[in-house]
Amino acid sequence: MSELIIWGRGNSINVQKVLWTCEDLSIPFRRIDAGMEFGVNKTPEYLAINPNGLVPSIDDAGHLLWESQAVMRYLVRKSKTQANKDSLYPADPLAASMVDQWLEWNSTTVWPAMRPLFWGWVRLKENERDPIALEQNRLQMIKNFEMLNQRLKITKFVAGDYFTLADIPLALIAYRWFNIPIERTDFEHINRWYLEVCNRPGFKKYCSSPLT
Ligand SMILES: N[C@@H](CCC(=O)N[C@@H](CS)C(=O)NCC(=O)O)C(=O)O
Repeated sequence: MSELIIWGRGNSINVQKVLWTCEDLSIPFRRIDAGMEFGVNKTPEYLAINPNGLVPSIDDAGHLLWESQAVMRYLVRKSKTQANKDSLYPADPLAASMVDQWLEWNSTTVWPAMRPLFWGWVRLKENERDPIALEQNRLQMIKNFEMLNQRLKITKFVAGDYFTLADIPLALIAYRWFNIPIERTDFEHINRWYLEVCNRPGFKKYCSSPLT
């Protein structure tokens, strides 16, 4: 069987979603650095794989795929061997719809507010920051976390009572939120959930290095 190839630098949140999923499913893979200082992602060869010129992309025995959350779902559906398959992204339409709902919410609402904060505080120099935009996004993130906190008051994990794909992007975002120098509101249920998800091997192995 040919090895799964994952293109993308290890500090990318979207690459980390895929690496963490592989860990939970015990899927072996080979990662090729691409993006930012590694280049690769704007070469004609890479653009033929992913015309967006973004990471991650995968090659699974010739099946080329991009969009991190599509890749996560694909890997679960394809995985035959792991017990986690049934819980990470359940076959039952109702249970799967809850995972989808929170994954979509992550992409459309949470990451668009967190991304400028992450870039502003981690990747830009002080004189390049836009304080007004940073404050607007900080306030939006507090709103997002208020909603997530209400959810986690009634469920153990984001999509229900067990860990699913929906927890992964939100945990990665929470890690960024807790590791930038901003004023934060304390959210009891998020704190409880965050401690638990950060203890998972996929997070520890691939997602817990200092933000760069
Ligand atoms: N919606 C895409 C977004 C991919 C994306 O924006 N990737 C970023 C890294 S997180 C990227 O490739 N940036 C350019 C670079 O690294 O050079 C996904 O979820 O895969």
